[in-house]
Amino acid sequence: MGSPRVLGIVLAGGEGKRLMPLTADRAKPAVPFGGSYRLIDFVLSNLVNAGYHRLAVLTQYKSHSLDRHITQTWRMSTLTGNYVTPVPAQQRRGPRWFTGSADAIYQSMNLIRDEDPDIVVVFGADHVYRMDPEQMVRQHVESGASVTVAGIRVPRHEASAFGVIDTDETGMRITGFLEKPADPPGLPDDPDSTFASMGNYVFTRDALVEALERDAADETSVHDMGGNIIPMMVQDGTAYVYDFAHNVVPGATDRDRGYWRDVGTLDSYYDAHMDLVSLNPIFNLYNTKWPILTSSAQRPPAKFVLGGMASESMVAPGAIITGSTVRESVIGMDVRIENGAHVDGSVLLDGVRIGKGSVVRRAILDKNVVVHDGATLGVDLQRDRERYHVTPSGVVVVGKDAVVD
Ligand code: ADQ
Repeated sequence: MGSPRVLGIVLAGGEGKRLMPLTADRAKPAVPFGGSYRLIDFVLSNLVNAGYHRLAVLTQYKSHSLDRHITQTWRMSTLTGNYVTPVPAQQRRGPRWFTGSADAIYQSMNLIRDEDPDIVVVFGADHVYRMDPEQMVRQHVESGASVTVAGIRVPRHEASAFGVIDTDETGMRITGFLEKPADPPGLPDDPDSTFASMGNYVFTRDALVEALERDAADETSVHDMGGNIIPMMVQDGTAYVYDFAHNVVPGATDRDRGYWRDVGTLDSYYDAHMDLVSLNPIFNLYNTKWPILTSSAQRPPAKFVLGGMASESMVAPGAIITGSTVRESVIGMDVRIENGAHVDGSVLLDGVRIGKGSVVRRAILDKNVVVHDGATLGVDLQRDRERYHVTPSGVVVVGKDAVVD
């Protein structure tokens, strides 16, 4: 077969409860990341860089800002037949919203019928990584699998948040799949690691349609990709794994090869930001050979005045740092940091204002938060806990539009 015809489906309907307050009024894939991006830009960039230009993004929960971002940023020329389109839950299969991620695809089956692809690539929307999905599709076609699941080694103590994969002795065919087991098994060659599903799947089209129909008829199913569809296809013996460690992306550094983070919690969201800012970043956003794409409103460049400085930091356009010090931080668009302030190890989303002489340490400040002159965050955690969310690792998180005094 020549190049298969590929339809990409991005699952973007997740609620992201554990990222509250950042998901108080936006879907998790729309959560800002890295100063200029939204989480969904990572998966869409990976798919588009691989040449997959027919992409449907299934949305549901608080989808307004996600919808706006996709239509404004990812609009493609309709002349070429290419598209990146948000698909809201439409109640096509009865008066109900999507129950689980498999139901979301089942209810959107018309997309598959209309596009008539050979292969359907179903990827999650909540991860920070670089991946060339074409290499996974190639393996899928060569192996003759019905479904191929992308897998990665993760520390065993984190694996209960993931689907856990067991393979036969060739390491290719999946023989067992446990969705979020309480006590994940270690690997024979490395008991402290587990092989986890990345929530990215490649399906042969007919196999996907057949599995979704079988699942829809099963009243005991919760219609979840990881919980129901993949285990069912594993039982059929036609599910294979694609080892992400084999994926080679142009321009990757020794340090960021194989990087993949599920930013499912505020601590992992924070840590993934810290991975961006060091001299030799653990994840390098400056790789132009496999760019992470986005577009945002035009702004003048960031400006540093009266001795204002930032190091080991990324500062987005439109920000002005006046006579203040920023270290190991990610600063969003239009942020203002005034005289004598110190911002350390923090993530400031667009429009945040930091007043004179304030100190902000190990904090995530959502859009338009105002920190009054002389106020502190991350200095007295006891006090912060009374007013704001403090994560298990001690990161202070302040929700959108809040005023800190
Ligand atoms: P989770 O991420 O916990 O685990 P889920 O909440 O279903 O699973 O989210 C998967 C993707 O689907 C996300 O991008 C989410 O936004 C989206 N989604 C969830 N519900 C949806 C719905 N009703 N409609 C549309 N989209 C929806 C999954 C797998 C695990 C795997 C991890 C990797 O189930 O096996 O290990 O991803 O992070």
